[in-house]
Amino acid sequence: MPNYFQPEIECASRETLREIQSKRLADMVKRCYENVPFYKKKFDAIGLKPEDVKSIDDIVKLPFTEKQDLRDTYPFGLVAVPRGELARIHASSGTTGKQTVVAYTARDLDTWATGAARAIVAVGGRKEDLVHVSYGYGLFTGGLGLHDGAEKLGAAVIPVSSGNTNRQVQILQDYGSDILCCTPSYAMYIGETVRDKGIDPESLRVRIGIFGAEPWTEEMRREIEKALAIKAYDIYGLSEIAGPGVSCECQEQAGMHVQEDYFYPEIIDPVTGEQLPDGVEGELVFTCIGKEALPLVRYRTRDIASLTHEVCKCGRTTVRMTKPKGRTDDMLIIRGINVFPSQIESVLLDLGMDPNYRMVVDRKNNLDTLEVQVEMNSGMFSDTVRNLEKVEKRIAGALQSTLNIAAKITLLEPKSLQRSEGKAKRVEDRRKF
Ligand code: DLL
Repeated sequence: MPNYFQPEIECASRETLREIQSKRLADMVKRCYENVPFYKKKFDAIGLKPEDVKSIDDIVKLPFTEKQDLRDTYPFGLVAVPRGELARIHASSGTTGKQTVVAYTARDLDTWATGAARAIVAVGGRKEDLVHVSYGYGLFTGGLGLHDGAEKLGAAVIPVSSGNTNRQVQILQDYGSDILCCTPSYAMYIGETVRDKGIDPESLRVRIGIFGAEPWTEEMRREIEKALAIKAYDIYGLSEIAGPGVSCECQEQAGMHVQEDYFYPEIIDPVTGEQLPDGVEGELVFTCIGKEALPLVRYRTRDIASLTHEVCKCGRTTVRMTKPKGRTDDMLIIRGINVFPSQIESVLLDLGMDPNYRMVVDRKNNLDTLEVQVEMNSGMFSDTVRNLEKVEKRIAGALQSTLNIAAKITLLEPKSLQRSEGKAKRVEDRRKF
């Protein structure tokens, strides 16, 4: 039986959703124009007056906002409320440049918690559950985001945060956590630790995993589901919009329902900026139509996904997005071929390898080279050198035939690659551009 946190929104008719969106967009544009000099200047430059935006369809009249705009106005230049009205500050990790700082009012935190609570319920979470949060707490939004969502639902939170994997397993065993929240790479590591300790995953009470913050494949989902004997669900979010819960799968595992009454999604062609129709992959753009402190207008996420407005089997009418396969800025161009780390992961898992790998990209004699370092699983470790060479050849052949890319494969000893407790780092690009 599907369950909803707010059926009046999650299962609303498209007309009702559009009405809410149109009203919120018009209000937001007015607030941006009146309170944020950055937007006033941008709207004035194209002759756009707040009255020009009446319906959600008018969104295409608005200019895009980019990460660079947040950096240029660092730390609080895009904030639309007086400092005294702020309730919390978060920031992105800054792995691709200067940190971006984001701010929330008390109502924004409530909106976000509501989105996260809808997500927990959509995957089958209940008030009676113990929610084990192993996302990092702090400036990163993962920990506090799921924490507030679980509390909003009325469930009990175990705020473990990330790290100390033995303790994570101990808590899963002793407290009987029902729901585990962490990155998929950390879930894999926890699963590995469960196995190494000789614990039968079926003996653990945990039944649901809420995993996100990084791209992961269907193959990886199956591995995690097996390793922890759970159902694993994808959750998406980004600090600039609202941390985890911007969208999340339901029990159908058929795309992530976007909380579109707060975060309005569009897919655009990353080159022309044109809106793309349902089913066509492009760059995901969000407008925070329900947000007070940082109401970002058509924020370009750099994530690649597509949307569908088809009503889901779970009964929700909200638009669904596909699993983002990566970011435009994570995409590697190797000898002219576009490669996402998730595609390599998919090939490796298809071949029965564990998803512990690292890509090293370099340039030798003006030619790009790709080395994929892959950990052997324990069964292979005792194999003969000849057999291992065969495995290397098989992986290289699969990468060549599915991605059309030549790679040198290096098999590594089991457990030689560093495990991630947060977002995994799988690429080392040594090329100098
Ligand atoms: O990663 C928020 C989050 C925390 C989401 C916990 C889910 C769970 P940031 O650190 O700002 O926020 O990073 C946002 O991470 O633009 C995507 O590129 C990527 N990302 C987040 N969720 C997913 C996902 C958090 N489910 C950036 N699949 C986003 C693929 C994801 N990529």
